[in-house]
Amino acid sequence: MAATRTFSIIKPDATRRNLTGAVTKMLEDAGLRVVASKRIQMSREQAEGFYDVHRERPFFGELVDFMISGPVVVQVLEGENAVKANRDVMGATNPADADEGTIRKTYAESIEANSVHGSDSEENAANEIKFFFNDDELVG
Ligand code: RTP
Ligand code: MG
Repeated sequence: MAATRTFSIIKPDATRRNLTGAVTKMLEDAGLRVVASKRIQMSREQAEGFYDVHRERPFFGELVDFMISGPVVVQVLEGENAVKANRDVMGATNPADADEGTIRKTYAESIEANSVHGSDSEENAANEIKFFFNDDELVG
């Protein structure tokens, strides 16, 4: 099967605890390859734009505050069935529900400070990659 791409964010709770390498290792061990990566401080406008689909959800304001509370690492991941492979290794949104061996079970602090984001479809992955990266920043 051909390799596909997905988009990942290592969230502020993880960068604060110096877990960028540890989280990336779990992504790599799941068969994903980092083909682009950068550490950024998101602006409020950027975070609101990125999470626009959640604008009406009760947790939107807190989520945006959290996502700009420190640096994040945005990454493009490549691999077989990348969206699903990434979602599988991330685990459930709430770490209390996440399976053993997943990133969120291992590292997440709470349903909000849950260490990673991963695109939930190939269409969203393409849009999220475009939101943060130019084509010349992706090196397969
Ligand atoms: P993500 O988009 O970050 O990969 O996570 P997800 O699909 O598992 O979760 P989603 O429902 O899309 O929610 C996006 C992020 O919002 C925060 N959240 N807080 N306080 C709450 O009840 C709550 N619910 C979700 C989490 O940081 C979640 O990853
Ligand atoms: Mg989501």
